[in-house]
Amino acid sequence: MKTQEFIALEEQYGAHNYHPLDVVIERAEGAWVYDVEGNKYLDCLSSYSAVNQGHVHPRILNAMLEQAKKVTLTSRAFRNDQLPLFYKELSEFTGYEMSLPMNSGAEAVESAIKLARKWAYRVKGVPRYQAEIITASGNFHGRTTTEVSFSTEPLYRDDFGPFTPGFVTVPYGDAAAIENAITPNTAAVLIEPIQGEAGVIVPPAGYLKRVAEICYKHNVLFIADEIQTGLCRTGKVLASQHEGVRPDIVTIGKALSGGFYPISAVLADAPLLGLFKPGEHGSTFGGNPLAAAIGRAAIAVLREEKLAERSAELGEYFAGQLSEIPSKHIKEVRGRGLLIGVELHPAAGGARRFCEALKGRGILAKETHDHVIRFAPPLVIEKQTIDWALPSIREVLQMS
Ligand code: IF1
Repeated sequence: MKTQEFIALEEQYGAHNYHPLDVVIERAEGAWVYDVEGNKYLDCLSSYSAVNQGHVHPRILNAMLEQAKKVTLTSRAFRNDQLPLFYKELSEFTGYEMSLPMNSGAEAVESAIKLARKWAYRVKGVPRYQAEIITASGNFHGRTTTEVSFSTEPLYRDDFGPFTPGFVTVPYGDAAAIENAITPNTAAVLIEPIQGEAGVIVPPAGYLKRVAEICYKHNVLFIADEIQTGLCRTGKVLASQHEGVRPDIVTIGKALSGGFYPISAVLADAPLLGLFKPGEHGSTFGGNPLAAAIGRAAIAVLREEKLAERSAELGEYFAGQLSEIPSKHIKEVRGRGLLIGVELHPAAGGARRFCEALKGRGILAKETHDHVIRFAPPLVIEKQTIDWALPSIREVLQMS
């Protein structure tokens, strides 16, 4: 079948909750994907940072195949021989004493919200069901009804009420606004170290450190959602580390499996994660042996291939080259490591047409929030591949 035939099936039988580019991918390897007509594209989205290790990484593939032949799911009613090793290796990689494994990023954020609320009632002494969590405008933390309850994006929340109470929204990047929003009932602050979906919004220098200080001063938990920025994407294992900040709770996902399987986790130290008692939280697939084996290999690849260092070095180069492109359309080039956003002036007519033009030149990039082109290739990308892409990116950004 050809591209248009696949698209026709998708349009007829699938819900239209996305507006994808018309490229039908049949296989992928490293930083490259190939469509059903054999066309080759550089992937500059990395499935929203889920394939930091590159597509179909052989070491993770092998771990998946070997484990799948043994046992894939035991339920948490029993134990398995992969999860304890995953826990230990994840703890050593991230520096957190414990973790709680889930499946999607949204589930990890929901788990973090439940943990913060439980801490508020059981430890801080907030009166029951009055716990408040402070979030930032422009946030993206998943698509559950609770998570869209505190979204400031009408597209994500309209028609999905009634909404979950207990959330207060303040402007992103404004630490004083957080301090002013704290009440005796505040359980936590939940923010992204860099806002991905909002358009790769990097907060002012010192913001994360200031938020951590404010949380400590007011006995409020600092929750960092690193589901997109974590696992080496921004040039550190966790983006909070750029400011030497260690949040109380961290959520991770996406590249925790290298794109092979939905795996997410909540990271925290024992005094916090020890609050969950048997039966209070869980999921059928959370912590299954197949996920654990895949996660172990995904972490090993990040560590042994030094992908944080690669992201820092190649991200600085890529962003530097993009910043030098003379284009009337470019308003700002920003980001950290290989999480880069090119914001266009509204007069450019929106980023979508530039992404369509890039596709015509063998580069797949995704617009975010209308005017930003996100460049976030797999962290295994070679420098010469960036150099191959730059002339096409320059040509597209200089079109009328
Ligand atoms: C979509 C982007 C959106 C996330 C952060 C939690 C989650 C995500 C910081 C939830 C997921 C994905 C979801 C996907 C598109 C993409 C995305 F920011 F990456 F571009 F939507 F905003 N926290 N982000 O980025 O994790 O449940 O998806 O595993 O929903 O369209 P998930």
